[in-house]
Amino acid sequence: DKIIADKRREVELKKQLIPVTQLENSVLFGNRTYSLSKNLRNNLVGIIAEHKRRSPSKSVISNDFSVEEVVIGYQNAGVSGISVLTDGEYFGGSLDDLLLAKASVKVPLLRKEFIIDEYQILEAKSNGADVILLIASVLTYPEIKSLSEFAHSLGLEVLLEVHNKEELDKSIMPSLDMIGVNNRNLKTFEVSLDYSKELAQHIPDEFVKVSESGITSPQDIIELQSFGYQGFLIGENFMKTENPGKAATTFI
Ligand code: IGP
Repeated sequence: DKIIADKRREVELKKQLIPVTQLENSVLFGNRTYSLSKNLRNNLVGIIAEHKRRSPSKSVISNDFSVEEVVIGYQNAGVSGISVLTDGEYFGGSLDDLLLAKASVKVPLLRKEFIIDEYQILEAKSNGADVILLIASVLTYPEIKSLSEFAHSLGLEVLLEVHNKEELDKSIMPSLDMIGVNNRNLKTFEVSLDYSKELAQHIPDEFVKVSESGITSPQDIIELQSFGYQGFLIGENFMKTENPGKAATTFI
């Protein structure tokens, strides 16, 4: 709740500095987009590797690398997509991280952010994102609908994140591309892959299923694949090592 309150303030401040019209003009930049959902459908192991410096649950994970070396390492490992955290206050990320990733690799990029306003989707598009994340626990049905339709109008794909059946049931709509089950409860930070396993059967087949957080081994992936998952979002397990790209290689 605090993150979202801070985010609303942040967006209102930014709107005063960089007006929407200015962002709209820069949206043409980096027009080429890559499809994460297609990659996840086609690849044998669909890893979405995350650039993550720190988090509220773990504080510092790593400050040892440049964005470029991390994302190039991930690309060389053969990941299906890369998630870049852009929240500064809680995760130590930035839109610059996203832009640098865009300049460094040719794989689909997810803007990992607490999106509550179309303004942030324009920012995502003008800083090189191919996909945005929408988190069901902080959005209403009409908000998810208008934000996802706006993303599609800019050629961006949408990954909707849920954590339980209520969030899933209230959010299903055609303007989503992928549904991710977060194995971490964002309020208690408790992590269990059982969330993915239990929710899998309720996700309609037309959406690519993604399992997010707390994945630590190739065995986890094999198990989740048997529940129909095609995407695996992994951050900490790679970022905490000496060589995130090399760590990703052992999963693919
Ligand atoms: C990655 P992990 O446990 O592999 O580092 O998790 C990713 O799923 C996690 O960072 C995440 C997240 C979020 C972060 C999932 N949903 C929403 C911020 C906001």
